[in-house]
Amino acid sequence: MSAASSHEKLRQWVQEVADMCRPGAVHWCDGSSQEYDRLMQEMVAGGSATPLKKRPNSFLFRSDPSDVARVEDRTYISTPDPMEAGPTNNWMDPEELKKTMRGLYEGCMKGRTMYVIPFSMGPIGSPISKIGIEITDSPYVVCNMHIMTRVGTKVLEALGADGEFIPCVHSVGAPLEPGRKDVPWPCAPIEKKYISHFPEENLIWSFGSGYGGNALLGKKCLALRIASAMARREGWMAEHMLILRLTNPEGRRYHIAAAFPSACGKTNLAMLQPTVAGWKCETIGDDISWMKIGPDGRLYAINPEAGFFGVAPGTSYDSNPMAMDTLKGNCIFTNCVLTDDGDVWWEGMDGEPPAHGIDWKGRDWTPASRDVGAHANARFTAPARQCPVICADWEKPEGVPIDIFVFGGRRAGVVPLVNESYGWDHGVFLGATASSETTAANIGDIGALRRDPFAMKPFCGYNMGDYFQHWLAMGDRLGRNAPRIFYVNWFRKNAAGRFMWPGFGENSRVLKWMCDRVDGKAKARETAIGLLPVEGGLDLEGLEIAPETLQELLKVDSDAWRAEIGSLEEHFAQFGDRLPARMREQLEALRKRLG
Ligand code: SAT
Ligand code: MN
Repeated sequence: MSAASSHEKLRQWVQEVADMCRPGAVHWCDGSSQEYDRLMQEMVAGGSATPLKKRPNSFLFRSDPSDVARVEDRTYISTPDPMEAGPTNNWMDPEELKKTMRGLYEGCMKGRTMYVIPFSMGPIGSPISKIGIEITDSPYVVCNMHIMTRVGTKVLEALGADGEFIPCVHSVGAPLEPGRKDVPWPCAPIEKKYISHFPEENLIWSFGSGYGGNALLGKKCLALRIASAMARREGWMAEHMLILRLTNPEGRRYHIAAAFPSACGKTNLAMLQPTVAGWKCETIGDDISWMKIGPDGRLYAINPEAGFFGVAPGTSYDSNPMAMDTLKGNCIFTNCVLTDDGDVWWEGMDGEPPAHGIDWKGRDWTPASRDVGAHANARFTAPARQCPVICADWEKPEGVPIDIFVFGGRRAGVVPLVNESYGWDHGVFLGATASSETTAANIGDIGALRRDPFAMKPFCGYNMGDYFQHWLAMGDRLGRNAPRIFYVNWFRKNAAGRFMWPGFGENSRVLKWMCDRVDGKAKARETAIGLLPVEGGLDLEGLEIAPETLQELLKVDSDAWRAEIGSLEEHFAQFGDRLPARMREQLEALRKRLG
């Protein structure tokens, strides 16, 4: 093996994994464009990647039809005591889980190359960044990691001979027997898939899936599940949040961090093109935020990622022009339609659908086909630096100071367009009780209502009750410097099932109201659930919206809210004595306000 590192512990661990998985070769990734090009060429030659004539240096992959999304059922938080994982996580005893997985890992890389990927989450050298090493037998994973994180020799240099790293093991779980031709997307059947986290050891073991969130271990596994547990121990925050900078016409800047469940428009909001005159938006991140209290007592955020792994269907020049421009080259597409002229297409893209193409399952497709052409969770992987509105400070090692937190979800009814919390504890309550209709980002039901606290239900690496307590403790430390907290719902529908709010760029009107609230410039009315815009409070200049629609969007229906109390009680009951008393007090206060 060409051991590229002088780090004894790292070399030893790589050797141990190689002894267990028995790959045909070991390759230490240097992160160079030559490395990326070579792996892509190999995948093109092997038939798993299709180069796109219409987009320079871009490639399409089609996954196995069974391997299209995260698998929350097969995702484990493994701690000696099940109470540490809490009621919202799948738990297994670490010894038992490791025994099972060792059995699966044994010889699993036969006939394949084992890649060692040194990566940094966050700019190399930032006091908020962390280093991970992912071992994988998937060249698709290596190329995606090149885009999504900072990879290679410079990370090993930062690690030195004894720096700390988070070990991440990944295998697609499909050994290749000699003489056998590989399939385009190797993976293991669902009952052999395991996405395992050992937060007390900062360790990740993933087996059997090649899909994004299951396989690109820097993202959900490290930057959220393991990082959230580290953050609690170390007094910082790892959140499922986009980060954006808004600048008002006077040049005042506001930094907003917003949490929504997967596939609820975080990427669109992060790249928003404001429709309110004179306001500007710049992107810092679209999925994950790591935050620490800075020397001035404010909360500073970095985006630990270097790319966007976004949902393709629905992305268009209409909904997200900045994303479309980000995707012009150097991208990886997964499970999109291949058009006859060598481009990708997906449902919801601008213009006419292609007359003919190849669908995500590799079959002929035309607009008359019964099935969709692109999978609902088809994805693009794109370098963040290619985004035309990427903020000049997006890689600033110290991060940007957060003024505003936004929580939200996808709710057809009940939840109004926007409301502000009465204070920090009430804001934590809004986050803790956030709810959303489920999407295609996870294998399972779509459209079912579930509580998704802080959009972290699938991503919190420890007991969610303790996580609520961590939020309360951070607020206590931040005191007067704490960001203001808001809750939004862009997805309200009318009786005909149509969205009532236009969304996308028009969401800037709601963000402007938040900024004006921070500056004491916007009035609010007190309601049972929080502070809402007064009549005429939202800047609607240039937007055509019926007054009845607006009224409905900003209505607090006490009966409907009273009907939610039971589900809130049930939600809180699962945490037992890990539920902070301050959360129970917030529920009581809500009940009182509802009368
Ligand atoms: O988990 S992924 O990173 O694949 C996408 C998501 O669900 O947010
Ligand atoms: Mn996400």
